[in-house]
Amino acid sequence: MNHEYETLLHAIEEKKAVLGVVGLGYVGLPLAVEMVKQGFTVVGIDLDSDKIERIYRGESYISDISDEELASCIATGRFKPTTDYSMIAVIDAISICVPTPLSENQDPDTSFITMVVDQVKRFMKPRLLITLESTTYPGTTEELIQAEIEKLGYTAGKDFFLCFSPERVDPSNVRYNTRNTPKVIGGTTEACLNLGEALYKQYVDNVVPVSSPKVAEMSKLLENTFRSVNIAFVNEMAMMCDRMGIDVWEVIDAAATKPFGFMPFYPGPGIGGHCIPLDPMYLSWKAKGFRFYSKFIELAQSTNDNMPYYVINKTATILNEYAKSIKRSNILILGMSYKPDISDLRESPGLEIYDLYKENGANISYYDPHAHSFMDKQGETVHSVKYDLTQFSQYDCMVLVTNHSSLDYSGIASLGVPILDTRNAFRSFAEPHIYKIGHSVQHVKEPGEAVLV
Ligand code: SAJ
Repeated sequence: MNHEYETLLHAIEEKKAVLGVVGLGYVGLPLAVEMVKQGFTVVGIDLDSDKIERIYRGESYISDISDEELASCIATGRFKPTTDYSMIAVIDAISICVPTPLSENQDPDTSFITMVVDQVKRFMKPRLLITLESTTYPGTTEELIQAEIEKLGYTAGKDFFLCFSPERVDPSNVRYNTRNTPKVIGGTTEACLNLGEALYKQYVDNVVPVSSPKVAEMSKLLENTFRSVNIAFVNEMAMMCDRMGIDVWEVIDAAATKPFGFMPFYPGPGIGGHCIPLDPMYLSWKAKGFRFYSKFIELAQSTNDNMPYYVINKTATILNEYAKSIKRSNILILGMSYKPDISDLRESPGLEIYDLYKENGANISYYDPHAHSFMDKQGETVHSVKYDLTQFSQYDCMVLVTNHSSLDYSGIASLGVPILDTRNAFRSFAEPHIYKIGHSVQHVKEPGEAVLV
């Protein structure tokens, strides 16, 4: 290995290397904090000056990082949050943790990565180690970073170094964090991989080297596409069981007793979050460039995207039991965030369900103890109603979309208001007014009602 390699390796091992993190969100801020904790000087770069000011004030905006943790990082004098990209000039190794959303027509939007690379090029210097962490399609690291930096006359593995290491942050996960979650990493060359491994081993317990950035990029997409496909399959099972009059939740619990060869997933009102709805689309988009059309990914996407419509149709079936229709009914959605006990509304199926009820003429409201407001499709701000069981008893129907642990399930069940439970959260209540997806609505014949023969 050459002088650049040896110098950087030594600086990393001696913790003299100045580290950089671009993007101080739910991935980048915990990463920067872990780096500071391990004794490194860390420059955190983010375009949002409000984030930078809050960090200096020790006000964390990431649930996994406490104010105290942030303040102690600042107190070391080794954490330097800034909006100034020129600080790249003093950085030896930089991790890029910026969003990779979908565009309007569901194609990958890598503009955030490209914008960072343009800034890196402005302040590029020999020996810089660049690691991309943002979830993206196989080939991104080579096409959007290596090719661009090499246009400046640099050679990967010789006078700069390049890796891909997918983020595996699971916000609000109390068991797994940046340090104890195994981290996959692939380098453009052997020297790149060695340096990337040496760096990440400083603050991650288990670093998993693979043979290339593409393998690392693809492994992340497999992880999350695996979830999307399995969630879609169990959603299809739910609709099948509904039609067949079988309780899918009981079926899953029974299957889950198998100690090998089975992994339970659970039906829901659709899928939300910043990963599962998006990551598979990055993979299917790239595969199409190779004339490979992933039927699993497209089918999973359409099955999961169909669930809000299934919820609306089931609501109509339930209201029909009370000689009511969705139109003009007062309906309350319980829980709006995309998964329990967080406020994150990104891609939440509850938002789609809210709009569908509104389009079908319902007087729709929602209650969520964490997600206090959102912007609906018409651009209006919608606020959560206050928690008030007396008020809740006035609704024609309630729909549980997100099973926050703080909800008073017993109090809500005791109101006698018909409930459509999309998470089996009311599993311990057998009252006839509690219905759930994945099980049929037991039609109660009324006196004199026509009997189908
Ligand atoms: N969902 C179901 N049924 C299931 C599991 C999830 O309907 O059986 C729904 C959830 O309600 C949610 C969506 O799917 O709306 C996504 O849920 P998720 O549990 O996958 O949570 P995420 O989106 O926070 O995914 C993250 C991912 N982490 C990273 O990408 C680093 C994912 O890889 C993790 O497996 C997941 O957290 C986790 O296990 O918590």
